[in-house]
Amino acid sequence: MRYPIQRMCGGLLALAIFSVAGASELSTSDTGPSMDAPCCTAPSVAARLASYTTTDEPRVLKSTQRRFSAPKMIHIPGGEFRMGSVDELARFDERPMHMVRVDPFLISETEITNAQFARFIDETGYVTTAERPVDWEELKKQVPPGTPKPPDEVLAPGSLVFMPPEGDVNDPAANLSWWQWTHGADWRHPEGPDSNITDRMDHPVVHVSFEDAKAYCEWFGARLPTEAEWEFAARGGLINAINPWGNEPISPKHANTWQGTFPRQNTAEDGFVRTSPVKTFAPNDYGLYDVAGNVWEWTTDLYRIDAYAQRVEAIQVDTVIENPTGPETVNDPRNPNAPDSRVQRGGSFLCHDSYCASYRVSARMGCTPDTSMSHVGFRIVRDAAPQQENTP
Ligand SMILES: [Ca+2]
Ligand SMILES: [Ca+2]
Ligand SMILES: [Cu+2]
Repeated sequence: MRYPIQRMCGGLLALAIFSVAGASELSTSDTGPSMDAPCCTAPSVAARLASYTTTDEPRVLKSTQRRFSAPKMIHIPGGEFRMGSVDELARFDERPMHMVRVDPFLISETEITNAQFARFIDETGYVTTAERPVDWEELKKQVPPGTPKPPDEVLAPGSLVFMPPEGDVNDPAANLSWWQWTHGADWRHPEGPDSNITDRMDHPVVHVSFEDAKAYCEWFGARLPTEAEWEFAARGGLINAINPWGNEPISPKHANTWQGTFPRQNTAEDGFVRTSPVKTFAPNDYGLYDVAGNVWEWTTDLYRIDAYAQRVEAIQVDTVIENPTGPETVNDPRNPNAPDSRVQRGGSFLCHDSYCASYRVSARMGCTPDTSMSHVGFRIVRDAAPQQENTP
């Protein structure tokens, strides 16, 4: 394994919050010397639905509707593939490779954009996780027992924003230094209250939690992909390739990732320091854009670092696993107290080949469902209608 599992560009909300609150015991937890640590919590589904239905006045984002177009759904034929990876960049959680079959489905050709998300907000008045105060009752379930409650002002609405760190990133004490808990950061304000998305309506929406992504899906009549569906779609029909475009090493033409030295110097040779408009880079062979890079994408599977090992242990050699939906329990070393981490896929504009290389089709990351960040979004799927043989 060339890179330890800890080398992930993702951040974790609880640690960010507690580092703001000055609670050092959490930032030196047993998750090791990295930015990786437990995130935060989701309001329960019931709490989310309550806010979904009781918001009195939809907030209208002016000038977005005329630019709205519904996500275009691409038909994916389904079939068998080898899930996971054994290449030199593959981390423990991508192993072992195993045969999987998925049924046909439809998937959005791009990540959901700000314009598309704005339409959902306009019509429903939904308030995203990042726009609500952090719920301590939920947060404390995911931190060590007895952890003191941070001050209310720390728990005010906010989200995690990437900021290049100041200290030495190899210094264990520099934990999490590039994820800043930023009050007023949300999908409309990706870098905080003074930023906006006026010129980014065709960029992927960010600062959406798993719960927010699910709420969008409920409204649109869709769902999030399973991890197997996501990987099948991302591979674009290529057999055992490392990247959505094949085995050619990544270059600035392939995807919106990081060029330069992560996490300090981003030369943006690909043209973008942060998100890029969807469809800026070439699609894969199924016609899907930005499966590699731009923003991470939520899937429905619970995260276990040993999910594939468990899966393979439970079957006969050569058995093809049909439509796997993920493990029933979580084992997320980065979030050791969190019971419900979900898998994210595809990497983001922060991924660099020397650091986490998570734009690879098999790369996986776990994150708690209430966490929102400036480099995480989603794409949606629908079940395919049964094939009609003789359609005129
Ligand atoms: Ca870039
Ligand atoms: Ca992506
Ligand atoms: Cu990364």
